[in-house]
Amino acid sequence: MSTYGPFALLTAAEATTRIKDGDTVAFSGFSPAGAAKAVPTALAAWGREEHRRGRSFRIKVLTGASSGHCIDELLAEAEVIAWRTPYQSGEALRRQINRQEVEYVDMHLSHLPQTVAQGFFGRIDLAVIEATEVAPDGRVYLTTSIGASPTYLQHADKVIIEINRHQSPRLREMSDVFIMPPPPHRYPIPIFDPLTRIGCPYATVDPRKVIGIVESDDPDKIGAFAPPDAVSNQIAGHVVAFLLAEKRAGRIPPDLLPLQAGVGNVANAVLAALGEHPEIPPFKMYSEVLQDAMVDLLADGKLIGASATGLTISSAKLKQIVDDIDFFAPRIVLRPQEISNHPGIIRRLGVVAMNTALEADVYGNVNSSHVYGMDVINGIGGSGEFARNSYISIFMTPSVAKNGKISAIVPMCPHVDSNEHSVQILVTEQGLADLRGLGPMQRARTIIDRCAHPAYRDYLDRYIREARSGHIRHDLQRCFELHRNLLAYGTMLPTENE
Ligand code: 0RQ
Repeated sequence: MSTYGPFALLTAAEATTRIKDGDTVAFSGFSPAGAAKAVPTALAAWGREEHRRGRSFRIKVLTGASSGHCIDELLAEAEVIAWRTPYQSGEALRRQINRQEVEYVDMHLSHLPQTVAQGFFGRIDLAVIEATEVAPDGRVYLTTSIGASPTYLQHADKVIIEINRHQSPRLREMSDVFIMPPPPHRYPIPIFDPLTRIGCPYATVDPRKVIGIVESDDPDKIGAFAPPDAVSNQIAGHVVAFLLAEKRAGRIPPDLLPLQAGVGNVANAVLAALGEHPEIPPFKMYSEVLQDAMVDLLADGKLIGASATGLTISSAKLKQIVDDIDFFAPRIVLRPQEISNHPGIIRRLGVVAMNTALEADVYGNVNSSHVYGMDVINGIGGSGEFARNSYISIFMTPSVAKNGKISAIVPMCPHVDSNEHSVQILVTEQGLADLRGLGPMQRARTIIDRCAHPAYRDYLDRYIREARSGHIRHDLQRCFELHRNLLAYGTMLPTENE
């Protein structure tokens, strides 16, 4: 038998024989960054075979957040996933969730480790964790993300480590692993700056639980972003102007506050615009993932440093970091997701949160996850914990989707991820609504005037005017009329012919 130190070397196919129908399996990875690859790929093939033989083979799957192609696409397509948490962004899995073929627990990402540690999800039968090295004493050096892997290593009954030869062993220079004790034994986490390090560069596992090592050589395969489109650039322009005005007014200090940026095109455009603006001083980020635009900002000195839990970056950007690791490693801290997204630290540091909404209602409640309140796109991800605990919470969205057939400003959101109490600034390409200090009707006026697309303003005005008056005005007969139209006619404001 081949070995890796004191551990058995397994092929990915051998490893899959250790997984049984009905098991709960936790895979490393936060987005595709650091996701287990070889075992889930082999497991998808094994699952198909089992199904061909007429046998049931479905498992419960946990990761750090969304995951790579091998899990949310290959495993999903093989119909091996019965239950999934805490976040996903794969097309195959999304379809299955929305057909109710897969149970999906969409949750705040910082809650995941303690939820697992306290046993709320039951036992974790197996953890499959990608690393660059595992020492005989159980030190595990993770790759491009930390996520929930330190928790899975501690709480799974058995562990398989995927040693990824493609990834640089020097990635560990960015890792800062720190596990909180369970309540009530918690003390303040001593992070007073995005770059404070409080842990060690490795996670730990009881070596007796490691049933094998699987070798792999696959990169994370994260695509580069398309250049920002005109709408994203307009939104970015409003956000930058707002931050500058806050700085001039003394509500944000001259050297800014740590920033958090959500995922997607709009967030990428905002980061690029911040980098280009001469009046924006060099700043730090306390965010969830490091994205491509942030690598450029670090290289230019515009971004002083960033805290995150994963390097969700294209291969070219990862190469840039690894090739110049002496420069990048002191400027990037990768933490467990419980710490990268920790509400107390976000509040302490005064993070300015910038997240993307699918839609917002005229009072500022935000839906980030469920179209018509029914079909999930991805999930709440980390947006809720950053929005709720930030110093200023900004939500951004194009004012319309699907060529104007959908308004992102609606009378009432049929699903709310961040409510009006956590949303202070709403931005579309039309403009920016500063909702701080405004009562409901003032919020509605401001959002309609500043953020709604002109094609929908009359409708929204009329809705507010004709609605029943209380502290908040609503017409419960009509509050979902736009969504009902969308379902019935494919457009929110059908014309006579539609
Ligand atoms: O559909 O792909 O069929 O065209 O929804 O919309 O504009 O591509 O949006 O990629 O920026 O993602 C909120 C989903 C935005 C994302 C969301 C349709 C639209 C398109 C996607 P098509 P876009 P983006 C953690 C950060 C939650 C998690 C989070 C998200 C598709 O940002 O998942 O914030 N956020 N994590 O056409 C119906 C509407 C619609 C709509 C758009 N109102 N109704 N469909 N679409 N608006 C924190 C970190 O620190 C990273």
